[in-house]
Amino acid sequence: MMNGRGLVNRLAAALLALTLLPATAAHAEDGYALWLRYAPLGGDALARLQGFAPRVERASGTTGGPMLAVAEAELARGLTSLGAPAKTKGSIRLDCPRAGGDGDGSFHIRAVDARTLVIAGADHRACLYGAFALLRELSLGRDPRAIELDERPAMPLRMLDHWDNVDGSVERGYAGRSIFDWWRLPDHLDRRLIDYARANASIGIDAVAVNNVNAPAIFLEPRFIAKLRRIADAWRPYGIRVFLSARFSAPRDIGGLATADPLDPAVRRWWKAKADEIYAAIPDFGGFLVKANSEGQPGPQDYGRSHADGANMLAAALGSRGTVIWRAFVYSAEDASDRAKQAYADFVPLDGQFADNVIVQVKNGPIDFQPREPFHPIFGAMPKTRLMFEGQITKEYLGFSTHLAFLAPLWKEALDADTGRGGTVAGMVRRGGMAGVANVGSDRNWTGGHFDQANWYAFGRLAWNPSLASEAVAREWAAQTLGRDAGFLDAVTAMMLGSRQAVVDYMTPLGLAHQMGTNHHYGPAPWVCDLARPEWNPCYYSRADAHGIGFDRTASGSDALAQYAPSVADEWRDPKAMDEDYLLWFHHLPWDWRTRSGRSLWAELVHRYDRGVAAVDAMAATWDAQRSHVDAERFADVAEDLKVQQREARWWRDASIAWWQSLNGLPLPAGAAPPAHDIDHYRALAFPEAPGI
Ligand code: BDP
Repeated sequence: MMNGRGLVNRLAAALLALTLLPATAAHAEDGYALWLRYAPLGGDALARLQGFAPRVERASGTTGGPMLAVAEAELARGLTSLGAPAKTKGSIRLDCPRAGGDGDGSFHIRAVDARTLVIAGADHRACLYGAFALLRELSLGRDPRAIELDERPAMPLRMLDHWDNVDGSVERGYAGRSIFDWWRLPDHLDRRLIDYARANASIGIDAVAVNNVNAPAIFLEPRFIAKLRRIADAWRPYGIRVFLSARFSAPRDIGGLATADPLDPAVRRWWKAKADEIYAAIPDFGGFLVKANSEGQPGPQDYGRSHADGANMLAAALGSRGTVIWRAFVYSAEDASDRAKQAYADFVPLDGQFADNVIVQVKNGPIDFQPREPFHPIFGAMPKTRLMFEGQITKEYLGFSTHLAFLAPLWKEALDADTGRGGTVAGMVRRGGMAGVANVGSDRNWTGGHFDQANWYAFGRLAWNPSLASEAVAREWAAQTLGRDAGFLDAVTAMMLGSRQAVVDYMTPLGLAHQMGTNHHYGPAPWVCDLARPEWNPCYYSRADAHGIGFDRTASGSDALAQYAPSVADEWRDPKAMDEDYLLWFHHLPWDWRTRSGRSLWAELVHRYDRGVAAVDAMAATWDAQRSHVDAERFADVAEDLKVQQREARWWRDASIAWWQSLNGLPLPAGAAPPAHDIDHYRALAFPEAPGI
């Protein structure tokens, strides 16, 4: 017997299926559906789902609400799409008594009898996350009645930071224009923003900063608060709180004050009134994200105050209602010391001074989202401060959205690192969170490249549970997004797992960093050495000359090594014994220095460039063999991108080798192909249309 609610569920599912049909037909497989395709199951998995044949019901004591409705609609949509029959036998029971989503979203899923699977947790957020988790398991072909999950998020804030501008451009965005149409808001809310929230909820993202950290104060104007309110209202049922990047000088820029000094009473009053105004419109506003005294942005140091003075002033304005996320990405024009040391030097002395509702957001490495960096030494060094890990999902430094590079291994390298100060990096952010610079735009497939979706997905999954293995994340993404064939998944997962190392090898092997073109950051430019600030130049990082290459960060050089715990510094102190992936990050060595392979440093460098190029060729061949497993549209898109990547990997390799050779005058190691062009050719290339600036 079907109760009234069961009938409603089935009708809703049928309606949903109908409304989805035309869209599905028109946009066969263009990537818009992301990992939420719920492609029909087949074989045993389908038989098991049909045998279970669940309807969705509420436990007594669980009442409805907007967030629960999202969970219910998702289950209806997913089950239907996966192939669950209309005539139901079993049930999925939602047992989440408290309405709203104030809890942390912990949930468990288990069978209570042969016909009933329960998703349970404290409040509606638990059922929201539980619903998506259950559908993921089903999509992966698991036996519904054997599913048992007990999950809690590893950290409170799992956040995406948009570097989106008022005019619709996106700083370092490679997936088209911004998804936020500020001009038409608040009257018109693009449907896409709902789909965006849904995708984020499916991986546990619970916060989004909507605007660029290089923020104009305009976002704090009343008319923008009204726009933000429309977004916040739309995202609330998906468990997402909005944050705003706030310009520190706003009291001067738009407040009519003569100063933005954080200790000035009028400034403090201005921010408090601004916060009150925002909370009146958006009662669950997340708070402010602030880039201060960094790359020309205003900040408390303009008034002789510290980062803590600035952050705490904003924290007082928000009070218990919200959080200030204060970025530690700082380096100063006046500071002649190693750029890699500056954030630590500025922030570590402030440990213990930040208010409870301040989180300091630290990039994964000490310079700037490079293909490989050691973990940031601030992790572990500020035990009294809530810290957040900032990763870059958009691939500013890893080939934009064209190169295939799966970033879970990059983030895991930092998250899993033992700080030597009582835990891993992941452990150090458990009271804060993880923020990823979003790679989402208005491209039909959201992220520019289809495989870039995997980085968005992986970031969310790792923020929920940083101990997940990269391989597991790659595989579950590919199975949901592309296809379930086991051989296909083996091949694609292996390709994804090796892809980031390939980029490291053809761009910046052996611990090199920051060798990209000026401003646009597209392609190689190791020769650049004439920019106004020393640390903007690639030559500052390579320190290459006729005799050797690499940045000495040991005691004989900048001694950045001393910022790490002794046990960690010991790992990297001896170039003979260390992991050579970080070799030239920490050491300046002569070209004829012997690496562990027995090759000279020069020969090893060339070997690694070649290894990177070969890895991309292998990726292209792997993909080419998958034609029968992927729809024609996405297959062709990826194949085209891989061709570009093959060409650009060679470009990186050739231009870099040509440049180093012009310095060291050494012949190429035996068997290595000469660069396709001479160095002047590479130096003359210009890219005025490169996106993302
Ligand atoms: C750099 C980007 C720049 C950002 C900056 C930041 O090139 O566009 O504004 O990071 O994180 O890597 O603030």
